[in-house]
This record gives sequence, structure tokens and C-alpha cells, in this order.
Amino acid sequence: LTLESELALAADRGEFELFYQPQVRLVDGSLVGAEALIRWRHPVRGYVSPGEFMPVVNTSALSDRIGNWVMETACRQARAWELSGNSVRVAINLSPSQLDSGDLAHSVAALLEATGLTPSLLELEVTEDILLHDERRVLDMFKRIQQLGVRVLFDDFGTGYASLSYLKKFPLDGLKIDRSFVLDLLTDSDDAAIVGSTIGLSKQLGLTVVAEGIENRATADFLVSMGCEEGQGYFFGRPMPVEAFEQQFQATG
Ligand code: G
Ligand code: G
Ligand code: MN
Ligand code: NA
Repeated sequence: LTLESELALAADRGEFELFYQPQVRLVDGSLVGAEALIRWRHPVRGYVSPGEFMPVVNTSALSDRIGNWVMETACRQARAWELSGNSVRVAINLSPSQLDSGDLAHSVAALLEATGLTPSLLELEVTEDILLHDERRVLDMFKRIQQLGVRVLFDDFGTGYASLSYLKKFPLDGLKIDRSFVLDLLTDSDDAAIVGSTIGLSKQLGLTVVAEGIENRATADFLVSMGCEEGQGYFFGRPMPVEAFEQQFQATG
């Protein structure tokens, strides 16, 4: 069995699951959102991380199916939290293939309609590979998604080849500073300079900025001192199954 056919079977059997990682307001650690991260609950191997299978998914016929499943599952979850009175903004990761097939803005609109989710509770995270697509098409799609009230964030900011030119070209709502700049923030003065400048740049451009990879309080405090408002990382919580997330954050009140 190839990995691709194993993955198709896994989809048939409902073996995919979304984990949620908390995103917090750094000054007080209060919950502001959650990033949905896919896992494969393998009957023998246990949870398999997306790094091991998403590259195959994204280049196979499965990409649409799994991409749509992620969007729908995350929207339903966000709506359930909204209805419970403890709204949690949910962020999902888009893969490049989701921009190629069909009309993403239309799918998002249909999902909001079907679930009843308040649009501002949904965020889409895009990486530079997505922005490498036909620029006009991406630009148009982002505009229509944003007109729905859904926010678009630039993920892994700073790791690509042309992050700054994408900020200029595309109507983004915010950016996520890649964890590779945050992990050694306290000891690496280059990282500190890059992160500090990125925060300043974001503010000047009117963008939300989220720091990733925060593993201790001192890093969170340092980010606050540099004006960063939101963050995410093992210090606040690992990606976890929905039940654990609800327990920790009482999202179901
Ligand atoms: O959760 P983890 O650190 O293992 O994620 C590894 C990578 O997989 C990250 O880059 C993350 O963005 C990506 N990823 C996780 N979930 C999804 C998903 O639902 N869709 C896509 N396209 N990528 C995902
Ligand atoms: O590429 P993206 O930003 O979507 O990747 C999210 C991934 O980052 C998740 O798979 C998650 O496991 C990982 N991650 C989240 N917080 C931390 C952290 O504090 N430290 C490290 N090393 N990885 C993290
Ligand atoms: Mn992400
Ligand atoms: Na990232």
C-alpha cells in the first residue's frame, strides 16, 4: 500500500482529527484564539504529525477532500464554541492546492452560511508558497474572503524569499512571526533585532502580529516589551485534542 492509498483509506475511516493550540493575549495570557492543526490518528502508530503526510496529501488527489474536511471541521467547532457562549477564533492552515481548485472564497462563504459561524471567528493562515500562485487570482480571492469578514494571516513570516514584497502586494490582515526567530529570542541578538523590527513594521502597516514558538515566560515578557500583542507556543499550550482544549480553557463553559 502506498502512503497515498493509506491516506485515502484513513479519510474513508475518519482517522483524521484536528488538534487545537491556544493563541493568547501576551499581557495576561488570556485566550484569544486557537490554531487548528491536523493529525492522523493511526490505529497502530498513534497520532501522526502533518509533517509526515501533508506533503503527500498536498500533491495528491486527496488534497481537496482533506482541505475541505479541515475547513468544515474547524468551522463547525468554532460555531459550537460560539453557541456555548465562549467564542474562540479559529485559525486554519491553507495548502497551496486549495487556491488552485475551485473558488475558495465561494467555499468559505458557503461554509459560513451552512454553519452560521460569525465570520470574524475564522482566520486563514497562508504561507509564501500560496502567494507564488497567479497574483491577480490570489489577490482577488483574498479580497473576496476578507469582504466576508474572514481574516487572512501570513504564516511563517520571515522564512521565505520575499516576505516583504508579499506584504506590499497582498491585502493581508496580519502576520505570524515564525518560531525560528522566537525560539532563541532571549540569547540571539540578531533574532531580537529581526523580531523587534517585524513588530514595528506590522504596527506601521496596521497588521496584527502573532509570535509563534513561545516556550517560556521570559520570551513572552520580552515580546510584550517589544509591543507584540498576541502569541502562541508550548508555554501557553501544545496543540491538543479538542476535549483537552476545552478542559484547559473551559471553552464550553
Ligand atoms: O502541528 P505540527 O507542528 O506538526 O504541524 C506541522 C506543519 O503542518 C505546520 O507547518 C502546519 O502549518 C502544517 N499543518 C498542520 N495542520 C494543517 C492543515 O490542516 N492543513 C495544512 N495545509 N497544513 C497543516
Ligand atoms: O507552520 P505552522 O506555524 O502552521 O506550524 C505550527 C506548528 O508549530 C505546530 O505543528 C506546532 O506543533 C509547532 N509549535 C507550536 N508551538 C511551538 C513551540 O512553542 N515550540 C516549537 N518548537 N514548536 C511549536
Ligand atoms: Mn500555521
Ligand atoms: Na509558522
